[in-house]
Amino acid sequence: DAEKADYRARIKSLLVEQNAVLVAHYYTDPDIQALAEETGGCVADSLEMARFGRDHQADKLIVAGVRFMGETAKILTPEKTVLMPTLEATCSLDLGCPADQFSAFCDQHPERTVVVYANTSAAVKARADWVVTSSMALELVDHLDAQGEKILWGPDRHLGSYIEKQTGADMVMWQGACVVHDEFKAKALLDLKAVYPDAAVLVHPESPANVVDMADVVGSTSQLIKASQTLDNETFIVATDRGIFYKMQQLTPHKRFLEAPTAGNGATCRSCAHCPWMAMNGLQAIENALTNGGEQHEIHVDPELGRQAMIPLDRMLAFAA
Ligand code: CIZ
Ligand code: SF4
Repeated sequence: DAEKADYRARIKSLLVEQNAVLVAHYYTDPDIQALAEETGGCVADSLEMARFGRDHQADKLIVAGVRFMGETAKILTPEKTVLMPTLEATCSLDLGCPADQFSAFCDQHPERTVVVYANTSAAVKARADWVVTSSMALELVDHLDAQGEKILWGPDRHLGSYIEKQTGADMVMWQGACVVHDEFKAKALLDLKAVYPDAAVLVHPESPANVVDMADVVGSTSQLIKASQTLDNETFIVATDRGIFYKMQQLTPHKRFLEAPTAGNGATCRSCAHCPWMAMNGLQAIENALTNGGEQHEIHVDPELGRQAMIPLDRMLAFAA
């Protein structure tokens, strides 16, 4: 509508004036993803967002996603200004893994290699040997296991259990979960699958094990998008944040994408297939970040902590290259 068109136009000229670029996650609002594409920014998973932000020549990054994504961008390029539509956008995995407690857990297992998911604070990353995203976690743990290393994994227990099962690695796990993926229900998925027997089931491994067990493809957001293009099925049932439908539908407009069910037996869920923190990103907030910047929007990471956290992040980017 007209109001959105106004925001889009203003944001476009502000991006140019400030030599800024918009870096958006697949789970953000379709308006934001479309604007990132139109303006030469990127729409991606957290790994590709990190790489894009690091390599882009812009002075300023507007990171539309959740806090750890903005922090990662700042750690990788401390010389850039990193703004977010809102600094309130956190993640249940980050919230559920306070650095002091996680560090104490690591101290209890000094012989283990510490592998943490990107969905963590700078302080947790600084305590880790490796940072991973869901698109390369399995390969990295497989690689470490082959070298005889024992793993301490955090914070997502479902992703950790999935990797443990796939690789046979020796893992101890922090017990975190994603409020969005944790809500997918196997029983209701079975019922939906009965209605659409030809549908392929795509599942993000932050989902519970009994949902992952029903998947035709288990993978990160970018891997699930690829599967939606390469599989011949006309219909897909997708167990991840529904923000991903924008990209899937764009790539294969003739296919049908259905949300995996989040609440069996009429129970209510906290976050039905959409992350409440991703949902805080909007066009107005982006315009505000570009206009006002400063306290409300700028990401700061303690420089020493940033230098420590950069080590496992660089390892991640090099391993994934
Ligand atoms: O659930 C998330 O926050 C994901 C999938 C992040 C990512 O790796 O893109
Ligand atoms: Fe965190 Fe889950 Fe939201 Fe991703 S979808 S940012 S893992 S709460």
